[in-house]
Amino acid sequence: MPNPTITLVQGDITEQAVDAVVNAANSSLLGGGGVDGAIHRKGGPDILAECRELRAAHYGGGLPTGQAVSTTAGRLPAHWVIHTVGPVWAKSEDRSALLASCYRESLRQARELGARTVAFPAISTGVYGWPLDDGARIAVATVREEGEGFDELRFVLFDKHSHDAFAARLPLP
Ligand code: AR6
Repeated sequence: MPNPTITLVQGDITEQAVDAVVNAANSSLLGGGGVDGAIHRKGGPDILAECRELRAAHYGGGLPTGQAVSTTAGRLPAHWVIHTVGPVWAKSEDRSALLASCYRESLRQARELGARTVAFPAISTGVYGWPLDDGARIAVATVREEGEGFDELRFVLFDKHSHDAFAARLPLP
């Protein structure tokens, strides 16, 4: 299968007209700030209603770090939201495998949904404190390794600083 086109956009993930957008959620699945807050605010209540159902049916204790689940995208231009829980960065412990798992498990969900185009934020690099350069390294390496068969895998970076960190990991075509 052909490798996907990996693209970078500086902008807002809630405005991406792709099949699936990935949410940098927390284990409660019940919303928060950053990407999570924006997705629920713009996507409307259907997303939260499905998240509540997922909690009740399968994740009473919360969605574990590194895993991913999917819901409708409500009023967003995307079809689905894939919610994943990034690790909180810790100086004393290497949690890189969990961050890579977020990208890998999100791609697994996307494949199951039949998504061809997926947009990712820079998971864990906001409230969860992951150093941006290292977050970009793990993100790009993992989607390169695990993204076979998709048409487009798009990183959506909120500001120039994060866009440049990802651009440094992707040679220009
Ligand atoms: N579009 C694209 N990127 C964004 C947007 C947006 N609308 N908003 C923020 N970013 P964060 P985390 C960038 O904090 O670190 C929430 O409260 C932001 O600049 O959203 O995984 C959850 O509920 C940063 O580079 O996610 C969790 O409790 C990146 O997206 C917790 O935050 C990720 O920042 C998750 O923290």
